[in-house]
Amino acid sequence: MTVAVYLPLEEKTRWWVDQLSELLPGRNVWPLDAVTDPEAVRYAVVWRPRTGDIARFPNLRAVVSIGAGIDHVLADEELPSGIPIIRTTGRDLTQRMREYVALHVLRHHRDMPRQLRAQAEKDWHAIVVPVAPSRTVGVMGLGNLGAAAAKTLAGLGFATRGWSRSGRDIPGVETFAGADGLDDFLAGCEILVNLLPLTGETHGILDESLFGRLAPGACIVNCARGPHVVDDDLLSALRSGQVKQATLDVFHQEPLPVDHPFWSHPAITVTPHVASQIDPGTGARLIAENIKIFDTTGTCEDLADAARGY
Ligand code: NDP
Ligand code: OXD
Repeated sequence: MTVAVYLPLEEKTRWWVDQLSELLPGRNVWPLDAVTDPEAVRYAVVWRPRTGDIARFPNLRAVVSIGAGIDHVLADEELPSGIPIIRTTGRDLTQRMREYVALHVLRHHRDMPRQLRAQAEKDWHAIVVPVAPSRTVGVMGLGNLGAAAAKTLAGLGFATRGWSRSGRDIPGVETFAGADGLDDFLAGCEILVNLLPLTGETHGILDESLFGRLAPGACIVNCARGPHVVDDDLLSALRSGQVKQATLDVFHQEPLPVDHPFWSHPAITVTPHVASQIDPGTGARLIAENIKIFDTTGTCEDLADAARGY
């Protein structure tokens, strides 16, 4: 049985091949491009595979995403239909996302960008903001990461809302469901965190219409996927003041092109898709475990619903 591994960077592929070889004794683990017997491949472990990479293997049992999102796998137009896709999640991923969300929501809440501008001008300018319970924050997407982020924000005392497709009960969080619940979720929301998966329904959801339904001067934290945002709409909402600041971790094109206006925008903080990177050691163990479980049972907890897109 062969496991084929692909990541866009060759040295990273090598690293994952070495780790998985150790963790999956008795299996042949190969860089996808070095596979000489495609019929022997049962699992493809990938991050952003190229079109046709997966279709090369006629006896594949599952694709494993080196990440929580599966949009990068579904983007392959030649992906065999019905192939199971296993995501990679885990406690480390959730912990890192909680840290990122807490950091950036608190930063917007306490208006740190303005405080730092005052420091640059040697201006003793005390900024007094409302206490967290008087600040409404909203989390879009209440899956592994969104629910953990919402609980963290509620734990910090924020008036916390959450929005998901089917609705969810989370203690201390006011939750809303589906398209019908979106207006009420957004109304009065002052800091918005996006943790939705990228699907046909959520593509471009952070647009002019959505920004216009938030509280005036709201802040955005996007740590899900770049194509959730309509870039020009965000820039014009920042120009008009409807959106005051944005923290963006993910972009339509990554790395973000050097001439993209987000890089130098005074109200935008850019981070390079680091909100919650999979810890390689833990990630490899989770992937090896999922492959072993799937191989014996034909399923596993991290199996995504490819038809739904997440
Ligand atoms: P999950 O699949 O666990 O949860 C997705 C959530 O989004 C669910 O609550 C789901 O609702 C909700 N949702 C999906 N579609 C819709 C919709 N149309 N309307 C409303 N709600 C919707 O995802 P994770 O929490 O594991 O991850 C979320 C995303 O975060 C990933 O897909 C990935 O893009 C991104 N990510 C970013 C990282 C980074 O470093 N920047 C790291 C890891 C992930 P329901 O509960 O009803 O199904
Ligand atoms: C993921 C990511 O999906 O890193 O896990 O974005």
